[in-house]
Amino acid sequence: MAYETLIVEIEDYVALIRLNRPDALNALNAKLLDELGDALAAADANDKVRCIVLTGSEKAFAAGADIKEMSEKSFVDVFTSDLFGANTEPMLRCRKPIIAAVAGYALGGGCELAMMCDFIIAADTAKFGQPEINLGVVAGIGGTQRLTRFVGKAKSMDMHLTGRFMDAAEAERSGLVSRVVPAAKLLPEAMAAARKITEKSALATMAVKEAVNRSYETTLREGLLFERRLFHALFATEDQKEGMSAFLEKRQPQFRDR
Ligand code: CO8
Repeated sequence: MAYETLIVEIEDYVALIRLNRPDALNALNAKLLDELGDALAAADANDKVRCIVLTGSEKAFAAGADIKEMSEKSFVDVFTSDLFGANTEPMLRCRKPIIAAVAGYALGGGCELAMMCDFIIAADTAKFGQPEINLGVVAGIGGTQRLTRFVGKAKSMDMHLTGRFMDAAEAERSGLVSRVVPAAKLLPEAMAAARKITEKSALATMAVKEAVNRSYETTLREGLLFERRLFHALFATEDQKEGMSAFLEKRQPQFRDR
């Protein structure tokens, strides 16, 4: 399917989704978020996709919500339309792993979008920030909640209150990103990670997503029980038998998602 604000390519069971509004540094307008929701739902439903990589351009992953589009809206407009509510849902509902590959600016809604992915690989050029304070607003799709869980209260408060940017090295040190690579290696690194994930049992990758995400929602005791029950449940799958037999027979497993 052709999109106005995205470029989507599927190869080797990886869907690469590029945000593509170069004139606005990939600012997130309603069209882009609607299309992204559609593309993610389509990738989630597509048997030829086992992992998703979301990226932007060299200069910007996304410089935030589209300020031009938002500036004249009233409270009634944004409240009644539930601005950025429904069209960010497919990201949360997607059961396949999503890797954010971030180069350049990931600001405001751009930083929040990256944090909604399962993990972030950053180029050494990446700059993260929640500068909404400079516009007289606050983050709107999870920045105050997710950034605080990722980097802790002190740094999150610093970022949200001053609007300063965090470079890639600080983001890695702080736990916001999983790895930092030279800009030229960003996509190869993200695609290699995605391809590695495509080789696993989809049942186990779904279980990983559910269990890790549950850790943000529940107590340690409940989370541990949830994890153990998933672990137990996977013993009902052919993939568990295959994975363990392959290890013992010193060969690569052939998972069939059963
Ligand atoms: N919205 C609309 N247009 C933008 C945005 C944006 N967020 N960011 C950049 N642009 C446009 C600029 O207006 C400019 O367009 P034009 O050439 O027509 O004037 C073009 O992109 C290039 O930008 P600059 O000339 O400013 O490029 P610089 O390299 O000088 O600066 C910066 C790059 C530092 C990234 C700068 O553009 C900037 O500060 N941008 C705004 C960053 C920001 O404040 N982001 C937060 C937005 S609010 C937000 O995200 C709220 C989230 C709540 C919910 C989110 C749901 C998705």
